[in-house]
Amino acid sequence: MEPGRERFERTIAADERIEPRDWMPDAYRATLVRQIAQHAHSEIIGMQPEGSWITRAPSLRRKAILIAKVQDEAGHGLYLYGAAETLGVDRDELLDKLHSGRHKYSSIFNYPTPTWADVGAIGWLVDGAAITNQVPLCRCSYGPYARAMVRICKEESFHQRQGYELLLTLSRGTPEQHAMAQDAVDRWWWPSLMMFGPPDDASPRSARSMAWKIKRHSNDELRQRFVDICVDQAAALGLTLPDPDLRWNEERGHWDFGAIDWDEFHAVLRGEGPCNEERLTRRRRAHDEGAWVREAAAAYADKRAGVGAAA
Ligand code: FAQ
Repeated sequence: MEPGRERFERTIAADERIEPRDWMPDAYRATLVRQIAQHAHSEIIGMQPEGSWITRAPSLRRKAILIAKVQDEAGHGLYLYGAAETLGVDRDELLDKLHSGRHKYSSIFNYPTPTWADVGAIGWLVDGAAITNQVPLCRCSYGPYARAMVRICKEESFHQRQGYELLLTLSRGTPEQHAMAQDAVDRWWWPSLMMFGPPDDASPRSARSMAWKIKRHSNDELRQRFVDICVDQAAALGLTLPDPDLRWNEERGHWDFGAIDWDEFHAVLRGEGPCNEERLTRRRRAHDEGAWVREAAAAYADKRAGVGAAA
């Protein structure tokens, strides 16, 4: 075996980190670029569903919290694009792939947010699912991705709590507010379970990614962990989960849950979800409208470099 590959295999086996300058197989690099870029795209597209509520938040306190959360998501996108760049790809190229539909982003962000309770359901369920999926990524074998995930997870856990607290307030409010919270949970529950990806027997990438210790657990393992966590939390919130098949299984020590509509998941991935077109159109417009900021920043950087060279 050539020395680079041997060292790579040894590092993975010893649970140590691969760093940007280390030799790595082309397929390992490509898998990371794909996953990290999809993750980064999800963060910045994920700003839209809640972002639309900033101007309509019911109080100054709620508005300040929501602005901070959406801003955090932009920051997560930046850490993740930065981590992808350490693998030798260009950020412009990744954004171009997102804007032209050649790169995916999480299915969850193609669902609408018609009521204020959706902000709570996103925090509780979507951020909750994201944390369940992402805490193990803090131990990913690729150093820059693992380190970015540590900070992201800390922020996501604050996001999850604000969603939970928002839903709790609504659930304990007037009957109309309670109904609004229940309706949001009814709409977000199944799409949140889809965030974990296809079932293990239909997940083409899981086995390889787990062998490389990019992923530490399979999609179904993490989905089950999430369901187990949510059942008690839903009860504490005074809300129900929209699944008549949800039952404690003494033998397995887990909650059994009903069948996920994978046809819906694949339709959303094909671009046929309720908001796919709206999300991408808005993203492209934001990118075009931000061109002057990028140009100004580049001109400033060039000028500084010129000053540095002259000195
Ligand atoms: N949506 O073989 P697998 C967030 C694709 S961040 C869209 O199982 P893998 C924060 C998959 O990419 C949410 N596509 O693939 C926030 C692959 O496609 P490809 C994002 C999906 O990679 C909260 C194909 O299906 N989180 O929420 C989805 O082993 C609130 C086959 O699937 C991450 O990205 C899906 N749900 O496992 C922000 C975490 N599922 O590339 C704002 C990092 C699967 O072959 C507000 N990513 N696909 O064309 C991962 O952990 C993994 O990539 C999985 C998929 C688990 C998503």
